Amino acid sequence: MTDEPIQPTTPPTIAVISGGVGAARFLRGLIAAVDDPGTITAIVNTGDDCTLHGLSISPDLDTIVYTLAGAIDPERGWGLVDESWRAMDSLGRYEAVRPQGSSAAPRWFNLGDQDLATHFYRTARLAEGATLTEVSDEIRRAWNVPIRLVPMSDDRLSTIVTVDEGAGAHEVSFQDYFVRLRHGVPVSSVRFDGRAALSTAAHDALETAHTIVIAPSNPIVSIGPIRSLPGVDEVLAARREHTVGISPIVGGAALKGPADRMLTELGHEASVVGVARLYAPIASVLVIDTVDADLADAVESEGLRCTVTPTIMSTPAIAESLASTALDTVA
Ligand code: FO1
Repeated sequence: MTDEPIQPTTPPTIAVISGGVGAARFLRGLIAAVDDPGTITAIVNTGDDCTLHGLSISPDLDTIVYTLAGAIDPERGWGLVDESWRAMDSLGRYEAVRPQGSSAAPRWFNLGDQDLATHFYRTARLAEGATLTEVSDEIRRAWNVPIRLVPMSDDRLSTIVTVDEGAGAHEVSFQDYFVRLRHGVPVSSVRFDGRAALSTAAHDALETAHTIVIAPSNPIVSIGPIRSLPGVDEVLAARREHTVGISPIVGGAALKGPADRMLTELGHEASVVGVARLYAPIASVLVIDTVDADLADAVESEGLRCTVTPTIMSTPAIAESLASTALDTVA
């Protein structure tokens, strides 16, 4: 017998540095892998955010909310399932009268009728003076998402891509590159435009989390904007023993999107070794897929430990097992 009072135990908390689709699938697995999803905070990239039709659109935040709510379109990986497109179709009427040079009524970025409600709500709340952190929390509560979802910043930081689009190199916004140009043009540089600070909620999560996971998202344009915020790499470097990265590159290719081409075009190696080089200063472990098992030694030569496990989240069970494995590496 002891007279020692029993201390209340706080469950270990987890911060996940997140982009869109890959992070959303990982978070779904993580929720299944832990006892209390309330211990999870996703710190979400907002460098892809854009304003169209006067509406504030945050694609990565919405992709995570819709995925975790079970409402994502499974084929596209973005937008809502069973969506209709009547508003987009109706914009066609105005294309004919739009003056030269006007950007009104754009139809290259598809906003479904139900999805529009999210952008209406976000835009109205921001106009009332709410922060993106507050609005994101309201939106995730409306969708019964059981984890904390915090934007990387309450300030605007825009990912700007220099592309070679025929008429020579010039800068475009991330969604211009990704959607309008279908990420089909070479990229010669990426920069993050704006003076933005890490959001308070994101800062607290990074400082206090027992484990930090870098989700399997594009290292340049999804994780990159978060790392570019003042102080983030310093916090991560200080917490390196608690930080594990998951490679979004499998067998030298990205599962979705242009990460592999982008890495090569920007002078990195499009392989797990290239990802290891980028993450070695901030993570003590890199999780790679079994198809890359023969590169484990090369990953470790970059100065971090390597764990090999299936990372292609084609089923919820694989995503859950990936999440458990990732947590165990830095337990
Ligand atoms: N991606 C596309 O490829 N085409 C689209 O028209 C498109 C519309 C869209 C609307 C809302 C939203 O939340 C996401 C949307 N996306 C679209 C996906 C988005 O551009 C990308 O998933 C991310 O920005 C990259 O992480």
